[in-house]
Amino acid sequence: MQRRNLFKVVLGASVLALAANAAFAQETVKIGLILPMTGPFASTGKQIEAAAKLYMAENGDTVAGKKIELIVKDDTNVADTTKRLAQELVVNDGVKVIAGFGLTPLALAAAPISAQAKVPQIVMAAGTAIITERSPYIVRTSFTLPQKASVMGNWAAKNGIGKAFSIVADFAPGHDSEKWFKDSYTKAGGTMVGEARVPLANPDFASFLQRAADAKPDAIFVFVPSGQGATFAKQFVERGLDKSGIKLIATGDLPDDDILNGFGDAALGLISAGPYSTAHPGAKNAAYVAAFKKANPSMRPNFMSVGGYDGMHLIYEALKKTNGATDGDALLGAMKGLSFESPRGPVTIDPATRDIVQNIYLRKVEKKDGELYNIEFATVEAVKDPDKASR
Ligand code: VNL
Repeated sequence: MQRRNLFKVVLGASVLALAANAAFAQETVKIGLILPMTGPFASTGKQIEAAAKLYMAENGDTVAGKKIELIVKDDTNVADTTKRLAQELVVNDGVKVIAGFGLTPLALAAAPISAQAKVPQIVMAAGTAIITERSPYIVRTSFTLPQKASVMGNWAAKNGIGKAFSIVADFAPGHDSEKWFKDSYTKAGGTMVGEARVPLANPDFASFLQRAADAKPDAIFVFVPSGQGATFAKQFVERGLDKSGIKLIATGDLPDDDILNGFGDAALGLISAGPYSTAHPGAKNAAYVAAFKKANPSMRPNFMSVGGYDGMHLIYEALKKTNGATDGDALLGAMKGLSFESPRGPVTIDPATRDIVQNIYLRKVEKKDGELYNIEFATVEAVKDPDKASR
């Protein structure tokens, strides 16, 4: 009888210990991934979700003893929804990191939540320079438009393009692109012969392309957000501009690898500046592209996808450095200054600005094995966001 009781006590204690162990092992770190999964910018959401899931499939869902849980939410590209989702995820679900943010207005809408709750906000897509200044807990793994547009402007002026006309989407990253193309282009000797801003929603480029053609530039510089390049390319060809001798130059957002094949041969020769190409050489990217395509047979990984992949890497590495601690200040401290090898090449999180420092490549659209690719032909190394550096 006594032995039996003792047995029960011992058994009871070990069951408790087991339960405690299990609770420890299963302590979960939730990450809220807020993206436009439907609507005109759904491709950005899909690319980033696919890349984040690929990262977890390759690296496991446990870091520093914590189980990682990804909660994906569709903000449908409505800023109020982004803000509400961020709030609900932080307050009700207890997420320790919010991530994603497909467009600038969406990233800005969530910034007050990350600032007040001291929750890291990983911006994996949106590219307006000022975003990181809206919360001390924002870290960006995508790019800034000034990084790309300034490199494009400088290259154009130094490579025989004497006169340029710029066409940009009329919202913050477009305004950044316009300014930084113009500044670097004119500083290097180029002359602007006109500028146009095209509405973001349901853009019709026809009249702007006509204005550009009438100004007789050597090249038209373009920024449109990821997903709109196909519409632009179609209207460029419809107006006969592909046969006009006017060159097309752009930030890498126009010849988006996800949709570039649909542009047809009119895209051949298009020159752009950007941080990532599906065709970027090297073993790391070859493995990334192969794994991404295997998991998502109908997609090619584009520049948005690497923002998601590297954002997950940043979160994993930060958790390793904090030994699984999740308070915002500890995670931010671990993220600042982190350097690693991305599929796009070497990157660093600038500890002063929390923006990504990365190579910007000049690329030309060429055909390889029957497909269109952005083939890199020159590299500007370790580009910091020039907008912040200039202030
Ligand atoms: C933004 C910038 C969005 C670049 C994009 O595609 C892009 C933005 C959706 O900051 O809103 O290619």
